[in-house]
Amino acid sequence: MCFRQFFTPQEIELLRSGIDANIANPSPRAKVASRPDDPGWFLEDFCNWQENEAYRKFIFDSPAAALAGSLMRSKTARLYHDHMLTKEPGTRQKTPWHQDQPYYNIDGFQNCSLWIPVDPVARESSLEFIAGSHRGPWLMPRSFMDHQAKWFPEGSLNDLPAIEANRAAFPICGWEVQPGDVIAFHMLTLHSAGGVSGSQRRRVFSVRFLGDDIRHAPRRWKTSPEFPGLTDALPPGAPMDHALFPVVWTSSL
Ligand SMILES: O=C(O)CCC(=O)C(=O)O
Repeated sequence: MCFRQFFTPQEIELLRSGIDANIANPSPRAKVASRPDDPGWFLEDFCNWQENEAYRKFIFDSPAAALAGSLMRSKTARLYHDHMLTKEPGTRQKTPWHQDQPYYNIDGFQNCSLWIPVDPVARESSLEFIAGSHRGPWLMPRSFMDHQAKWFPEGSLNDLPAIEANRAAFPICGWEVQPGDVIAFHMLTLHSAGGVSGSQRRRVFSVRFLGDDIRHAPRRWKTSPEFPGLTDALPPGAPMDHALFPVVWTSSL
């Protein structure tokens, strides 16, 4: 779902400053998600809201959590994590089709990611989705560049269908977006994104929220992102009631 001009220019400027500070000083969790011979550069970083003042202010003071809370039809919206995704001009690396939830440590249906660009993004570089795929099933998460099954064991979930080979067979939707616009999606929705051509950067801040029915699902493998030590603090099946995941919005209804 795309909401046009949902955020003010001031909120977008705040995020832009947060992303620029993050790129200048990436955390130990940052990953380069493009190949060394890529003419551009795809940088991701995660879970920086505690150190990055602009991210923190945006998460706590903007209407992002209220939007997620109402889309989830939840009484509360809890922060899950922040995720910065920057593709520099000329980045060839596509983001392959995937669902997010199988990489995570959570079960439950009330969840919402907001993908918030701070640069104009052409349709071919923007996120695209398979409409309705949030109803499941869960599909095999694989590493983006070498397609390894590093999460669920090989064979335990079906692989994704060959979407790119037969795009006309799938209800694909996506939008060209401008700063101020936001794309909201469920963590089981199949999605992908193209590379970036021309001279335009594609800086994006994504913030992920959890609703009332979400429970901790510790994994035997490293989730992406990882929350080191969390399994000692939260038992399996517990609500995500932990300082890492503050409740940032409560419904007034
Ligand atoms: O921005 C991208 O290229 C991919 C984003 C994505 O997969 C996500 O936000 O879950």
